[in-house]
Amino acid sequence: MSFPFISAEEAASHIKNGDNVATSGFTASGTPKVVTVALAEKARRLHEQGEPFKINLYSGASTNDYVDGALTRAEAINQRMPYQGTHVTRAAVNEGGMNYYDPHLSHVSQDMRYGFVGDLDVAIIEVTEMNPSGDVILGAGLGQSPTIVQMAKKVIIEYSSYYQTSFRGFHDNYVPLDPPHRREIPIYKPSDRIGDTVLHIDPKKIVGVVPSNESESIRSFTQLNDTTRAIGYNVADFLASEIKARRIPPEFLPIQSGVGNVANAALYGLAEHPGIPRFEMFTEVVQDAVMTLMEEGKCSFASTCALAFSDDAMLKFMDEIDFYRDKLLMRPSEISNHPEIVRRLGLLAMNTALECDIFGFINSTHINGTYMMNGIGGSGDFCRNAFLSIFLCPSIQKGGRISAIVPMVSHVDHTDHCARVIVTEQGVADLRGKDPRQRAYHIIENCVHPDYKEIMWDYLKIASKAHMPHNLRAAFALHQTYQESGDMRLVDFSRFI
Ligand code: 0RQ
Repeated sequence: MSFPFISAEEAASHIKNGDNVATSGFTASGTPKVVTVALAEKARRLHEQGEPFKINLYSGASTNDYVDGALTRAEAINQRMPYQGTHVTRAAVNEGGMNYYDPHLSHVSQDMRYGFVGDLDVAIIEVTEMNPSGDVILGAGLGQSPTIVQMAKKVIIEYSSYYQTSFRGFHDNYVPLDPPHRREIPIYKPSDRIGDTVLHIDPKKIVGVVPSNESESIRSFTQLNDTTRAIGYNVADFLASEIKARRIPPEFLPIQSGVGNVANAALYGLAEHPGIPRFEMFTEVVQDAVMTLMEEGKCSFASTCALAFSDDAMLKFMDEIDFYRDKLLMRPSEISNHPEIVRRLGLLAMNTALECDIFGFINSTHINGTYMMNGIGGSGDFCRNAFLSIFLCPSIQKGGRISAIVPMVSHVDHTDHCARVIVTEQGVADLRGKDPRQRAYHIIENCVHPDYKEIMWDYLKIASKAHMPHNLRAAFALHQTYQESGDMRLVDFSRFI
């Protein structure tokens, strides 16, 4: 069977108002790039004619401007799941322009298979190779493609010719059985392969193939600055001291690392520290830093869900692809983030927090407890199950007008039961084995910015003397002060005494 080449507009004509639509990829990598843009155009046209058109959009994780950006601007999304990260989508989520459901990334595929979000009408899948039997090679991100091609009634293929070299061999497509038939996921080390290189799609479902030649459009990272460099050094130095103390075995443990500039800096910190041995990664995203680490021989292998390389780094990766063939493996998000494997492998999990409190609760998602930033992503999958869960953040934001460490977080994503270590550019607070008062002491002493130390001690003076010392009237006084006067340093606890 050979499949017809169709235009992006014709592909979009197969998607109807109210459809549940899922996309390939994870972060920007491996997502569709032309059909969703045509779909946004269709939505805009229909809206101008006074007709409704909105879809429910289910991706692997955040996408890019071709998907979230274009469809949000066209007001074409009714319900969105999971993690998102474009400015326009964030604004729409917060202004009530779309419903946003934010599960842990390891749950997304099974939520879909379990039927929690309804039937799947259409899957749009970027591929880099395919044959007439419906066997495809995916691109730079795997996401939830194996599940959505099984579930979708119709599949639209975007055939990318951007990649001048073959991705064959970089994927490990696998779908676990659902309960009560599920068995163990047989990954015992990051490089274990359990699935297929090729993903099979039922040819009868494929409505057409749309040519595409777009890059992932990921920008390069900003250079390290003093703050991110210090966070990177602090986390590396802490892990090196754990090896010395024999709490981490001498051969080390696999690393999971989040996304963004701080996560990138942490990886460079590990690479530069003489006390950190060569390591493997079991993570959901690899960014540019991992290529450098592999070149330097510091990272020997990375299991991931996506190659989230900036466009420049991706060109270099393609030029040198043979070097990476035995060093990188992409898995579905359900597997890259699977709690069973995270616990079995004993990961060292490093994720970034928006804010932490002095007792070790973590807010990863909501600014001032209400404004959604991106979503929980994989941070909960890893944090709850890792050998060591480390949260990183700069101690201050917005030129010091915000302290990232507060008396009580304004939203809880990860509890004090899960977060084991907090690292800022100021230092490291090791929370293991400590009660709330001890945790507060270590976090204030080691992680809080000097401008805010006295403020935190003052808070504890007016807090209850119970197991978890709090003053419920004053717990959000820093947040309120910021909203009223634009600077948390102006907080005045005297009115709560
Ligand atoms: O604002 O954009 O106006 O400059 O938030 O903050 O410091 O640049 O941090 O880009 O590394 O992202 C938690 C969002 C950090 C990310 C988060 C403001 C700050 C800035 C961004 P501007 P930074 P990063 C793997 C794991 C959740 C999911 C996760 C994230 C902007 O890491 O989404 O961990 N994590 N997944 O000024 C007010 C505060 C603030 C604040 C920061 N306390 N109050 N504003 N900002 N802290 C990845 C996946 O799962 C795919």
